[in-house]
Formats: sequence, C-alpha cells, structure tokens
Amino acid sequence: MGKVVALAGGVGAAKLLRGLVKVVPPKNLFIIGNVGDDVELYGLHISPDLDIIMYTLAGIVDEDKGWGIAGDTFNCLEMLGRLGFETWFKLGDKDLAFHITRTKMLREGMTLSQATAKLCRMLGVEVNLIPMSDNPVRTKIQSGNRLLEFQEYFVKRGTMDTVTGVIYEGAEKAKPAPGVIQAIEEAGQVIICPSNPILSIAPILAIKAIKKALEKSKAPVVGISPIVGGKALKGPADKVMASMGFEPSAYGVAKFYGALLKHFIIDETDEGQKNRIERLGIKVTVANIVMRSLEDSIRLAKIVMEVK
Ligand code: FO1
Repeated sequence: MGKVVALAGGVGAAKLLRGLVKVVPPKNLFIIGNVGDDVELYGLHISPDLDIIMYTLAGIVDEDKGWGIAGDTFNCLEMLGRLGFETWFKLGDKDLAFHITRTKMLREGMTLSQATAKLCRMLGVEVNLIPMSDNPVRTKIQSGNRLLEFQEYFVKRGTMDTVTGVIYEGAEKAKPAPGVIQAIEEAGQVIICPSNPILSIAPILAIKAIKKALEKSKAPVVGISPIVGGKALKGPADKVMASMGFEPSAYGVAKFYGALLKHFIIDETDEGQKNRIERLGIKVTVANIVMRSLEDSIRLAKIVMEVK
C-alpha cells in the first residue's frame, strides 16, 4: 500500500485517524497537522491539534472532551490561579508534562517536527505526525474591528464572537515542514479530515507550497464533511462558514475546497445535496459519517480508503 496523507485539525480529524490506523499500516500514514492554533502559555509551547491526535492515537485522550488526557488532574493549574495567572485554558497536570518536554526540546534547538516525532515515539505512536510547518503560523480571528488570538476566540471567549475574517499570520513566509511535500508527491491517497475548513484546514492550505503540491498530486483528494444536516459535528464550523459568507452545509464545504477535491463523502442526512455537489465536478459518496465509536471510525476509514 502506498503513502496515505491526511490533512488534519483536532478532534474531528482524530476520530477518523483512530480508525485509519486500523486500516492503513501506521508507517504509511502521514498526518499533516494544523499548528495555527498553537499558543504559548506560562512560557510553554502548546500545540493543541498535534496533541489531540497524538493522545488519541496513543489511547490516552479524554474521550468525553476529545482533548486533554483521560483522568488528568488540575493541581498545577489551580495553584497557578492562586499565584495570579489566568487559567481559562484547561491544562491538566499530565498534559503539562508534554508541554514542558516539548518546550525543552525546542529550547535545545529541535524543530517542532523533530520534537513531535520524538514525543510520538515516546508514546509508541507509529504514524508520521508532521506539523504543517516548523515556522510559526498563527490563526487570528477578526470580529468587526477586533483581532483575537485563536485560543482567545475559541476557548477564552467560547466562540461567542462573529467571525468576519481570518488571518493565517506567518503563512506567507512559512515553509512546509520536512517530509510534507515528499509525502504528498508520493501519496496514493490524500484525505481532508472532517475538520473545520476555515479554522483547521485552511491554515495548512495557506502555506503555498502545500496547496501547490496538492493541486499537482495525482492521488485522489478525498474530503469528509464536518457538517451534517447544516450543523457542525463539533465546534463552530457551521457558524464560522455562515458568517464568512459560505453556505453552512456539506455543499458549502465542498464548494470551499472546490477544485482541490476529487471526491467528497457526505452523510446520509445530506443525500439531497449529492447532485449539487456533483455539479461542482466532485464525485460524492453518501454514508453514515457520524463517528460515535471506534467501530464507526474504522467503518468510515474503510470507505475513505475505497473511494477513488
Ligand atoms: N478546548 C477547550 O474548549 N477548552 C480548553 O480549556 C481546552 C484546553 C486544551 C488543553 C490542551 C489541548 O491540547 C487542547 C485544549 N483544548 C481546549 C482544545 C483545543 O484548544 C481546541 O479544540 C483546538 O485548538 C481546536 O482544534
């Protein structure tokens, strides 16, 4: 089996990836992770989307939340609060151990991709999890005349602000991390995970060399809708699409990706949108795409690997 490349955000992507590793040999799987959500807190470098994927594939994720580590405690954060720090980003004690380790690796001169590969090895995660870039790219949210840091918008303010614009700061100059372009060039299948198109996948595509490599790729690019029945499966994808002028639907997501997509997988609920999407020149598979269990993830992963 050839290389399989997956463009991935956080929780939605991780659910598909936990199934994909049961269908594709992990060494053949190249996950290109969004780092637009990265944040520095207490002097520590935090890469939420990479961690969500790493913890999920290592089997230690908090399944209820989809992020963080199962059974974690928050003693350090509680004490930081008493010492006068802001504590709206819920970093558990075990989670903090990873941020401390990553930050130490970066301070010692490792790149983010080297640090990520090492952390994955330490956890026995065998896939190739590669940050989209080793250069900083930061997603900023415009809401009217305010400009918010991503996690300020997402976690601190609970996505309450209307998104009127998104800036992928640093993307112009950022280079793809080592291995990203080669993986795309050698891929037999490219997957766009069911992540937020504007907040999780677009930061990856904002790196021009990645977008160009995908456009040139001979491998079929297969997307999975993160929106079912007009509602995001998780997070604010529906309201962000709407406020940014895109139809908040499977069709709207297909149109957003446009010519990049060869094939799009939509939910049975949205079967009525099949013809409209096909008129965009994109093939459509209709399936049950809601992943509630590992079995659901494996079933969807098999469908993704079968479409051409
Ligand atoms: N998401 C939240 O909604 N609230 C949190 O307090 C929070 C903390 C957090 C800590 C570590 C981590 O790796 C992820 C965390 N997330 C939290 C999730 C994360 O910020 C978002 O889901 C992504 O950035 C969007 O994909």
